[in-house]
Amino acid sequence: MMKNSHNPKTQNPKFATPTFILFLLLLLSSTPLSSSSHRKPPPLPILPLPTSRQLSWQLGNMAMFLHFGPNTFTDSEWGSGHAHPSVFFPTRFNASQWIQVAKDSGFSRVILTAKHHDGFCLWPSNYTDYSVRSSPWRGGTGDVVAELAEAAREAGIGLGLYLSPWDRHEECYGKTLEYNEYYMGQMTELLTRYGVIKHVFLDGAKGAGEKDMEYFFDCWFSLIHQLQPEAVIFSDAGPDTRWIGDEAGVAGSTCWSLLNRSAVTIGGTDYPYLRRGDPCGHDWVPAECDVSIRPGWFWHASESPKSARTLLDIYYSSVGRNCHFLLNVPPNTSGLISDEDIQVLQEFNELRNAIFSNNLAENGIPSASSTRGPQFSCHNVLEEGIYTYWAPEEDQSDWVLYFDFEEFVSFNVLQVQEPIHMGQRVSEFHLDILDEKRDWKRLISGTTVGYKRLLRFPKVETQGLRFVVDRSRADPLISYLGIHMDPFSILSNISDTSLSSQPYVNGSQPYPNGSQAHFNASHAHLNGSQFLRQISPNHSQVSTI
Ligand code: FUL
Repeated sequence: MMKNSHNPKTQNPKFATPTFILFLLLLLSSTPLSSSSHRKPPPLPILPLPTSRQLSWQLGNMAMFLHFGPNTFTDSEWGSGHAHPSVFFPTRFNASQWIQVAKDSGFSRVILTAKHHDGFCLWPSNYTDYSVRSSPWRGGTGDVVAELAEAAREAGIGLGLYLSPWDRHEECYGKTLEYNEYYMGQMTELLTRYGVIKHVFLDGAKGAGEKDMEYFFDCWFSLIHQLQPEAVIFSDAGPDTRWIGDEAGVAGSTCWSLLNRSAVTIGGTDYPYLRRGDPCGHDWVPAECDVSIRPGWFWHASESPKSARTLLDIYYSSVGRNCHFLLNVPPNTSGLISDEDIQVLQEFNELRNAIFSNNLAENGIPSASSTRGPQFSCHNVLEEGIYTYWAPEEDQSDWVLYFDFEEFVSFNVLQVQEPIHMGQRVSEFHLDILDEKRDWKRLISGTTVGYKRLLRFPKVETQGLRFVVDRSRADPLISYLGIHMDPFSILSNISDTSLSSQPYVNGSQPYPNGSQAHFNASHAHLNGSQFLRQISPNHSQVSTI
């Protein structure tokens, strides 16, 4: 070892001044010497990824469908296309009421049937006389789309439009070139007159034995995206959002937003494939669950709305399975949403708030099997939204989030979210709780998570839980974890098959109606004939494009 007296540097006064030491300290503090003092960047996303319009759609959770038109007044579902325009006469029409109901009930968007299969246009189209212009409503000067667009803009609600490809009125329907021109002309009117449009719904329905023709989907898709870049396009098979394959609002308990678009055709749909998506899919095409609050899509005096608890079940099986919930609430002949429907929607809103506004995991202390870096801490899973998340260290054999509670905590719902802007990853997970001997006991397991996964089970009480990711397409990322108490759901209605056969129940209370837990796998998987019945509850003709 060199002695100090022989060290030229320590003997050199130039190197020993206090100024120099200060300079050195400053340099050391401002210039990181090793990479360990750098902030760890986020992990790479895994393809495919959502576009910004798909993200904004998914973050909205729920949209309200509005089926309105001559069918409302003729008590029909699939109008013949020959009802006289004079039937369209809503005496108290008020689009602001529709929007207010949607907003108060927690819907982010509304989607109006600007033209249903009967071909009647709710806006004064220049390409046909079969529209509001020929009706007595507002003396023929009215425009339902314009009034709705204005009300939606004022309230900050997104506007979507449904323009039925199948048209039972228009004479050129069946002549491929002419009808595609007609359809694109109408689409252009809708997408250039009414401000920002967030959603275009392309319905695949067509009656059996109707005129055969080809739709130029690729031209339609390009036109829509050119004119309205923020609009997601829905059809059976995307391009932006896909049909879940039933009209009951029930997604598969495994539900990927990934799909191979080349494996599906609009109209020739493979229902099981649509329900579960495809973990190896190359395209991001998340699913929409459409269902009506009433038996029919259009309003009928003889029909009543579903109960708020039924809507809650549908919420669990749509939003709670990585999908968007598109609930149809049809305005009545006066041009208003009926009071009884509003009442149900208010209750449905209250139920959701009562359950989900309180995350009981906040009473616990989180920890994790590993953490990628301070900004990916497990505490992030208690923050709402997808943009902060827990990330484990790379190359781990375990991916676990723990919560310790000082007091016993009781819950019967698990909520999990992935930061989907980084891709959908988790393909198998389970939840364990500590029993009275402080041993881990499996409570429930599941497959996909995606944007949001909700799982219900009989109420449990525990002082500890662990959420374990068993399989994932890449290192799992978790943006939210919630445990909640739902005193409203009727357990026998639950058709989720992922509950552990012997859930641990510590001092549990009977379910509100005292019902027994009963899980039947056959509820979750409809066979082909059940599908047909669900697709078309109100008419016997079922066919697709
Ligand atoms: C179906 C249509 O036939 C119904 O009338 C309704 O519009 C529903 C949303 O889609 O395919």
